[in-house]
Amino acid sequence: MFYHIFYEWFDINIFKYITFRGFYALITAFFISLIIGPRLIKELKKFQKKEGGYVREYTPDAHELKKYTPTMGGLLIVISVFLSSILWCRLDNLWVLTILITMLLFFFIGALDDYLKVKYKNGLKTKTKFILQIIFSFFIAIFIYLNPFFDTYLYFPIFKNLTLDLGYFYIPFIMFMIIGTSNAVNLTDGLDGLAIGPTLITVATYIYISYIVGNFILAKYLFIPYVNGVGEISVFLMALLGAGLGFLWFNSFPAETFMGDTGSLSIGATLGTIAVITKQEFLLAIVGGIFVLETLSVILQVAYFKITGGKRLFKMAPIHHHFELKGIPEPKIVVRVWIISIILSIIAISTFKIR
Ligand code: 57M
Repeated sequence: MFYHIFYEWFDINIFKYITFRGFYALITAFFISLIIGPRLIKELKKFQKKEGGYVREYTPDAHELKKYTPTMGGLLIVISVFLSSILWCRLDNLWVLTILITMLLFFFIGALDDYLKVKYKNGLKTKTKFILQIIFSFFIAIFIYLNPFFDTYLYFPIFKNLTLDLGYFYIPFIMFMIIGTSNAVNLTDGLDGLAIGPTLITVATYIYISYIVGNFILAKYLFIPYVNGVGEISVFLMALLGAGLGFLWFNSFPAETFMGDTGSLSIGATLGTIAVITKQEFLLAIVGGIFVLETLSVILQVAYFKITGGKRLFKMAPIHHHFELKGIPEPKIVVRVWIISIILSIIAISTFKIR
């Protein structure tokens, strides 16, 4: 909004710049979440206490203590991101609109699920949740596909001349990216700060990526595909970084709130969509390697259990529970995951130079 008011109407040049608006989008979102956080958490706590608390069965013992920690803290992230983005992003940018719609749609699934879980002890049925994810991601995929600046070529890291034209198959591929990432972030979200840490690192990495991909000169220089208008996504991502830092303020150990599916599904879907829009889908598997590993640990655990007729590969999956049951303190597991995530981000960024 500020772009349209201050630059387009009053010709104040500084509001033209993505970098300037990005920095203030971050600061705005951060302070919004710090300001509304305590009140929101209080309300969520009241609601959850009234309904008797929520903790899944068979959780490692330490988690019983978390029974009254309010979930749906993702609301804090979504509200802060939306307010800040509306203020600082260009609202005539189709990519920004796509991302805001994605976040909102998956927020709806997650919030409904969390609400039902707290209120009636049972969330949405897995099948219903999946059908909603398919319908919404299909809608988003079509929206992206029809964007005049979107091409159907798949680009690979490192190999600068390797491309694959997916044509219409790009639509199911986008759906896979959105649904896969939202569920992977959801699976990861099982310890204080565990999901938001790698999320922040992934977001920071994609700020850099979207800025380059949206800049004709830089993209050409690095031999990566240029996508018109994508630079504006970095302003949105700065807002998400600020909101995520604000959320971490409350979610750091011992957490005062969990993001819930409200946060994990909306953030995951947003990250998946951004990887598609920036034409850097494979990099997401590297930067977001933690989400991939957590998901893989579940797949391997289930497969191993079936093949061996009841034996377990890990003490418990997703893998963070395995480390917990081995006696490693929760904050240590979480901080180590952040460290791995930072290293993965560096590896991902390095592929821009190796090509
Ligand atoms: C979300 N939710 C957390 C919180 C958070 C197929 C199977 C692997 C599915 C998987 C599953 O259901 N995953 C989805 C996991 C839960 O957190 C809530 O959920 C939101 C995210 N959706 O925001 O609202 C609990 O996690 C803890 N937590 C924190 N701090 C945080 O910041 O401590 C969360 C956020 C919270 C809190 O205790 O209540 C969760 O873990 O339930 N299932 C599993 O993850 C289960 N694994 C399992 O059954 N493994 C089997 C097989 C099927 C692979 C095996 O190993 O043999 C585990 N989850 C639980 N108990 N609760 C294992 C046992």
